[in-house]
Amino acid sequence: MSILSEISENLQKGRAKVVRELVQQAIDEGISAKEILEEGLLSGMNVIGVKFKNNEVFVPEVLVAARAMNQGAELLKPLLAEAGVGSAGKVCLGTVKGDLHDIGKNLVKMMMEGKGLEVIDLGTDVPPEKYIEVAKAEHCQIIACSALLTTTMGVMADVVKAAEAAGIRDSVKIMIGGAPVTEAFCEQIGADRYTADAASAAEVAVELCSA
Ligand code: B1M
Repeated sequence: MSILSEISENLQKGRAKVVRELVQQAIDEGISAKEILEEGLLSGMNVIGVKFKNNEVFVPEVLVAARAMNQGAELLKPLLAEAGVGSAGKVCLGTVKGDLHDIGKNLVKMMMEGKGLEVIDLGTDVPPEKYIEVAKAEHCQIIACSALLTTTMGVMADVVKAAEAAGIRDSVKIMIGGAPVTEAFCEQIGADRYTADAASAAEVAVELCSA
């Protein structure tokens, strides 16, 4: 079995310590951070996602897999960030109110930092007013919102409205993403950009900051 498959298998079993060791071993063997992320960690998490949907695994299994994912991803962070020199712009990022999913949000953060952006991580369960408060205080060019639930994606519309009400809509771009979010939804709520994955989010953020 290849080391990337081993990472995927152990992640699915929630073996955080083993995943961390294997990720380190893969780095030492010269495998790129992108490959380890996509073919090891993300591929394992996708399998868990499908099994969760089919009721083959349940919340506790998903939680330990998520912890293993975060442990492995943490080691990749400096490698993904290596390419970035200085700050290409400032972003405040969070998962919207009512939503506790943070794996995708953490990936977006890693990718953005990898592009040299300064990212203020607001965490999960972030109310609209918090994005606005931080964006104003820190002079962020971008507010970035992640949502994984159809029941929480509507909060993104409230973020757009809150930015308008606070008078900062012209000076801040609002980016949105997460599994249930679409381009059409982005247009519908008047956000600036939707991206489907973390790498594209980072590219678009750099583009928006340099515009
Ligand atoms: Co939850 N969960 N979960 N969950 N969970 C989903 C999202 C779900 C699709 C599972 C399913 O039913 N198939 C489903 C949502 C259904 C829906 O709304 N349509 C679901 C549900 C229902 C729930 C609960 C309600 C379950 C319950 O309690 N009954 C509950 C909600 C809790 C809450 O948030 N209030 C819940 C809880 C959990 C756990 C806590 C157990 C755990 C989260 C752990 C954590 O995040 N620390 C969890 C997990 C892990 C999942 C699945 C299995 C995996 C999500 C994930 O991390 N994927 C998920 C099923 C699935 O997606 N297949 C599921 C990997 C991650 C890298 O992908 O976050 O999509 P993702 O990020 C992607 C893109 O979306 C994009 O970039 C990433 C790829 O590069 N992206 C952005 C994300 N944010 C972006 C922002 C951007 C741009 C791109 O710009 C700003």
